[in-house]
Amino acid sequence: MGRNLTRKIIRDHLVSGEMIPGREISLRIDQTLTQDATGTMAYLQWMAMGLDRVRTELSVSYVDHNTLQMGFQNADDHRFLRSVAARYGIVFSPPGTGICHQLHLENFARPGKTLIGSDSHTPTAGGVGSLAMGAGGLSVALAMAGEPYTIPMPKVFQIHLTGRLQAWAGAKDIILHVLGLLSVKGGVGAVLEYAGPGVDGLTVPERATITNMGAELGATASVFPSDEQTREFLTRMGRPEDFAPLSADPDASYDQVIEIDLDSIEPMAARPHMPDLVVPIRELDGLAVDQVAIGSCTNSSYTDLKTAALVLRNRQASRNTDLFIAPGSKQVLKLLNREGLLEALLDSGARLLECSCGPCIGMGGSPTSAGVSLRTFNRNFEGRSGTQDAQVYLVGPAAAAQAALVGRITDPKTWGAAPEKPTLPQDVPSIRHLFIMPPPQEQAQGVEICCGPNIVPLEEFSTLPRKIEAQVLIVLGDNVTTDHILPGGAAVTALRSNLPAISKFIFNRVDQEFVVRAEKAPAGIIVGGENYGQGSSREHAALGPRHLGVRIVLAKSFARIHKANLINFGILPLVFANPDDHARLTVGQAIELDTVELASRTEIPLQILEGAEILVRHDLTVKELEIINAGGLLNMARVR
Ligand code: MIC
Ligand code: SF4
Repeated sequence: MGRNLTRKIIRDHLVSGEMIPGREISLRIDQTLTQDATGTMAYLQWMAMGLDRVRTELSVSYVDHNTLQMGFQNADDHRFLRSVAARYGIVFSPPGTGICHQLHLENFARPGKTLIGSDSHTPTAGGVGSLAMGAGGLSVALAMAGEPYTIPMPKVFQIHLTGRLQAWAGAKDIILHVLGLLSVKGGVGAVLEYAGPGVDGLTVPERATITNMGAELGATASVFPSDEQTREFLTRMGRPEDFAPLSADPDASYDQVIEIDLDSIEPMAARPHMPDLVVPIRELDGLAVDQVAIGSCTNSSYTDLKTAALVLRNRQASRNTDLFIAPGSKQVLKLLNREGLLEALLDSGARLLECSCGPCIGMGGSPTSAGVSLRTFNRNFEGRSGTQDAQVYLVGPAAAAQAALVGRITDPKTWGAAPEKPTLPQDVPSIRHLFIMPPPQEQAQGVEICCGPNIVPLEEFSTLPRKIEAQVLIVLGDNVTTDHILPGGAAVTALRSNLPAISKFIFNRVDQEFVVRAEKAPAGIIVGGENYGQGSSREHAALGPRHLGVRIVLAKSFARIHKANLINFGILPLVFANPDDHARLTVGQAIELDTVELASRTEIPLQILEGAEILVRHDLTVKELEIINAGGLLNMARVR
């Protein structure tokens, strides 16, 4: 039996473990990336390990999330990141150069390589055939130290594409369709591997839109074969030597096959407040739109923005609709300018934003109260835009531009003839010179690390007690996101390198009393539903609760990256043996758990004082238990 593409890359990088789905495997990591919002913490952790230089083939530090610099905090963070990069052999991408995933795809991602990044949308690089995964900052720091990355061996789902996209349908509509089929937890524990004749017609930027939003399915990664489209893309990016062909064997087997006929895909939208609440756009015909935002790591490539520009060219956006454009990189911006498309966008009334994440993480561009915002982004969680009662819909760039023209959503049947599908032009301008390359090692040793007052070294966490006596701090439903645990937005994100300060915002938007309750309790337990911690890789969503004394999260199931983050910082992720017991827990109850039993049994009793006992389970490996017992992975990796 032949091998699928995912298993080929895994086999080539396997350090230990058996390639049986669910079993723990360790992989050699070729490349890492960080962004500023998770990067400061990742590098503080890296520095605590006491190494002199990164041991990966390539590590890049991007600054794209918080570029607003509304006060000294971010400016200090950026300076810190710049000095760390120079000191330890990391490529530095200064603020304003672009969004990490777009930049990595354009400049560094390579077929067949492994990449982990401290951002959940790192799988974007699967668009050129990298096995790219989102991870917590500490996992990335360890990979930079040359340590293998440990994950459960994923299942591999084949998404078999046939046919061709019809007029006005785009890559975003394909992935929204997949989200509608599989839901936000449908990809958990799996790599989504795209194959079939329909793949040939998809360009790399289109593929990257699809792999990007595999994160919304909870998938470990998403990957396309490396073929003529890949060669073409890498050549246009000025790096044909990075091309290597890569595909599944013809007789490869898969754990599941999902058939999609591209001919049947129509323009789609995800309704508030989850990316899997998908409907055909035509069903939203007539909905008035207050704001349209085009950009983010999902849809900010040159071809995406050209799609929007061709719709808007020689026309005016509605005076009732605020239109934002945020190009994914300076390369995209330069190309738009060179091809006369920037002018078309500006003349339509669009507001041009910096090449960064911007409104996607609530850094400016918040909608009006109760406003309807149409975004080409990947997440529409409640409150993420910065406006708690905004109604955010996710769409592709063509639908976004069409709505901007008339101030409401219209049926695609009325959009007229679709423009020809845009492709990348020849001689794409390079922006390679904008990256700051690290000096050679001898010189690097003299580089001073610049730490401003907002950069607080990470505290040392205590080991796991033999008996946890804790209080139920909060009881939550299904699909709680890391945005619920720790919101984005300028005020909060400015504190990413200051754990005591940022912890004050934990569950702020869900339960204002949470922090006070946690501070009073001897120790805390969080109770969640299915897919707890879905969404981002931000490890502050584990670190913050840990700082506040949380020792256990008991849920029906977990999202992969968040579960790994909990373990990394010494919090026990437990699941209900009987999910109905979720209803028996209420805020304020005291519980007890004997942690010594964890080593010998996977199912143990959790005592609810003044109540019954319930059974909880864990699937922790010996190594993971060791990490939790030690109070977290950093305690094991720290130089003393
Ligand atoms: C996101 O899209 O939620 C973020 C902001 O990029 C996060 C990372 C972070 O919180 O810093 C992610 O996706 O991992
Ligand atoms: Fe940035 Fe948004 Fe992409 Fe996250 S999802 S990396 S905030 S553009």
